[in-house]
Amino acid sequence: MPGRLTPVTQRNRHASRSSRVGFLLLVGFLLLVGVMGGSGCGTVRDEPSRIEPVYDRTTGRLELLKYDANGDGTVDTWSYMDGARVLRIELDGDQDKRIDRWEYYGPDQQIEKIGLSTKRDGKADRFEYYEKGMLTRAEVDSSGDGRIDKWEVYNGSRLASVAFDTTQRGSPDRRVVYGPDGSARLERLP
Ligand SMILES: [Ca+2]
Ligand SMILES: [Ca+2]
Repeated sequence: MPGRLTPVTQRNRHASRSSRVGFLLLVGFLLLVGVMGGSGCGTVRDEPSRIEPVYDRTTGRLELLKYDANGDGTVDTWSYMDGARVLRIELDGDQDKRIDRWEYYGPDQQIEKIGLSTKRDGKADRFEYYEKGMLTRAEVDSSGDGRIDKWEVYNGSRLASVAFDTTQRGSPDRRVVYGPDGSARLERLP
């Protein structure tokens, strides 16, 4: 079981990285051309149809950037902003009009948390937590009942342990601990 989810994680992590990087570059570009200033104009000359800034009607402050990352004419990336600061980015990577990735950014603009819909049904069932850009742990609802039943802990880039709630008691009762040498040890938890 532990081996099953690692490829899913990696696929999700890699799947939208390029579009995200492209989007963040675009945000930088917008800052350069002054769109963030809140002129009220809805388009940028070089990207007339792919990005739409939304400003607070009262303050003129930028609050949302809608972006069509793949250029198919439908918005797939929503970046919720506080002026020039990114708060949260929601992505519909497979273009089916349901969000499959939620990225949360801290005050330092580093990613803090990612929610993923691994079943692509619009519901987040995997939550990844980051410190200084590094994945430190993840919580997974593998059964889809809305309750976390799997906990992953990372040490650097290495998966260090995976704990499971096999009896639906709300906390882990089994844990697999992985050694740096590739060894695995199963533990029963009280
Ligand atoms: Ca699109
Ligand atoms: Ca989707």
